[in-house]
Amino acid sequence: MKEKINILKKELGITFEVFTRDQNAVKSSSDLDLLENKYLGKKSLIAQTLKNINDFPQEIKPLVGKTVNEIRRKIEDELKNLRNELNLLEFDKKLREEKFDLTLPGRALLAGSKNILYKVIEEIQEIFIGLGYEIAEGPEVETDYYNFEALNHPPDHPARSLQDTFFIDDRILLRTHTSPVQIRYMEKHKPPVYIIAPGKVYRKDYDVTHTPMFTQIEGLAVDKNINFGNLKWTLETLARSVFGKDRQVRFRPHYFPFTEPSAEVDVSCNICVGKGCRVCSGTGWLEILGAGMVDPNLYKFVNYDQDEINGFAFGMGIERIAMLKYGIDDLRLFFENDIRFLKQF
Ligand code: 2NM
Repeated sequence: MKEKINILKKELGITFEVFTRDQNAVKSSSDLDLLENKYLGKKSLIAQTLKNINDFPQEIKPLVGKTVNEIRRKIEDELKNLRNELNLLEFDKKLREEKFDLTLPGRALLAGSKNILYKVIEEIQEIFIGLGYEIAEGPEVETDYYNFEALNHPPDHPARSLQDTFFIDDRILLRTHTSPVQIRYMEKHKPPVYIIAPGKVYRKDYDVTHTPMFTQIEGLAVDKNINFGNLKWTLETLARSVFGKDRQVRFRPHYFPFTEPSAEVDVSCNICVGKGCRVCSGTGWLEILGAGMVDPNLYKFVNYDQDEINGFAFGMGIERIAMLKYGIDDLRLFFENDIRFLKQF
């Protein structure tokens, strides 16, 4: 009996010695898991001895239990210390790997800015707000009535063809100008009316100088005693404010369905100062807008009394204005969103 206990004690002593040696080889918490399994796991001498304690005679069982448990507790203590040590080491390593240098200079964030088209729109809006105008907006998807019929376009007008206009069905379309905004505004407001209508418009055009979507600003003034002189002064004021106070402005007769008389408006070319160059095609003049006195026919659609009032209207393409103002030579630059282009303004 005594012999059996001595053998067990010897075995456990050796086990602990080997454990101590194994312990020194532990480098990581997964090594430690393996170690724990080897000495305390199901197949370990300690677990097996406790499991088979009934193989020992009744009177030495307590001694066997005590002896085994002593070693087990010693091993458990060692493992616990080792785990604490390892956790500290691993935390330390993580801190060292994740450290970052607070003294490094920061990375500059790219600040966004307004697209040049919007800057031009805002500039023109400010000019007209200064003249007492209001800004009006309306839908980009319109009806044939507001886009053509109420604007005096005869049924066979070329703009109404499938070739020029994006039709959604035979009645619904993408507006080809912002003029429907003015009709909608006049339906709801009695004169005097002083408004400008900025926004996107759509036409089936695609070449070097046309895109299927572009940006327009149109203006409308309806009041008592409005005459062509008022229109001339207004557009000269606009042109000189946008392009410079020394610029000349001229009016050429033209035709629009909704105005009579109508004109196209040019500013003097400031690249060649009137001598003629590539930008003004040798004419000394740059076309910037269309305008005219509102055709009295339109007032019938909005229930205005055409004997009481009259008015003028005008319209311009913002991309073209921006190109002339900033010397941009390719329309496509507005839509490509190349940061090198956008950053220049
Ligand atoms: C232009 C040229 C001439 C215009 C007319 C109207 C409305 F709705 F009042 F009749 N709005 N805009 C107009 C007149 C637009 O663009 C080249």
